[in-house]
Amino acid sequence: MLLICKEAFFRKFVQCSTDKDPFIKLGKKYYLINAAVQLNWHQAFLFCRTYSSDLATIESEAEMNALSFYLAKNGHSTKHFWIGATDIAEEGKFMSYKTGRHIVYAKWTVGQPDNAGNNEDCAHLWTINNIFEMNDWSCADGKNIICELPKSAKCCWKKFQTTDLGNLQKDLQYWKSESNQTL
Ligand SMILES: [Ca+2]
Ligand SMILES: [Ca+2]
Repeated sequence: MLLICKEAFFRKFVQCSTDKDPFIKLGKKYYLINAAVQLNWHQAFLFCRTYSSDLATIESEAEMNALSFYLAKNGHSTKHFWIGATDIAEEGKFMSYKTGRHIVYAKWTVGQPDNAGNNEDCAHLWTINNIFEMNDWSCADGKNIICELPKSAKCCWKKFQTTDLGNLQKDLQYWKSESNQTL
C-alpha cells in the first residue's frame, strides 16, 4: 500500500518512505549512532532534534544489551556516548528528556552516579570490561551521541530537519564547526 504523509511546514504532500537511514534498527528501536563528532550534552540534544529524534532513553536491559553489543562490535568501546538522562533539574533525580519522567531503567557503573566535583548532571555510556554501562559526567564536555527515533515516526522524518544541509555527513561537519566555536 502506498502511504502518503503530509509535511506540515512546506504544506505539500510527499511520498512516504520506510527508509529511516541514517537510523539503524536494534531490537524494536531505531538509533542514530554518531561516533564521528563530539558535542556537549545540550548540543547533542539539539543535534538529535534536527533529525526529529531524541537523545536515547534506554528503557530495558534488552535495549541496553542490544546497544552495548552493537557499539562494541563496531569498534566503539573506547568512546563515550551521551544519552537522554539528566539530573540537571534536581540533583540525584535522573529524568528522561524524551518522556519527561524519571528514567525507568539504569545500568550505572558501580559507584555511579557520583556527581563528581558537584558538577555531573548528564548521563553517558562508557565501557567497563568491554560492556557499556552508565555514568554521570559534566554536561559541558564533548562526547559522541546516540539519538532515538520516536515510535510514532513512520516516515518523512527527513523533511523535518531544521538544517537544510542535506545529509548526515554535512550535518556532522556543521556541528563540528559549531562545536569548535562554542566548546
Ligand atoms: Ca548530578
Ligand atoms: Ca560520575
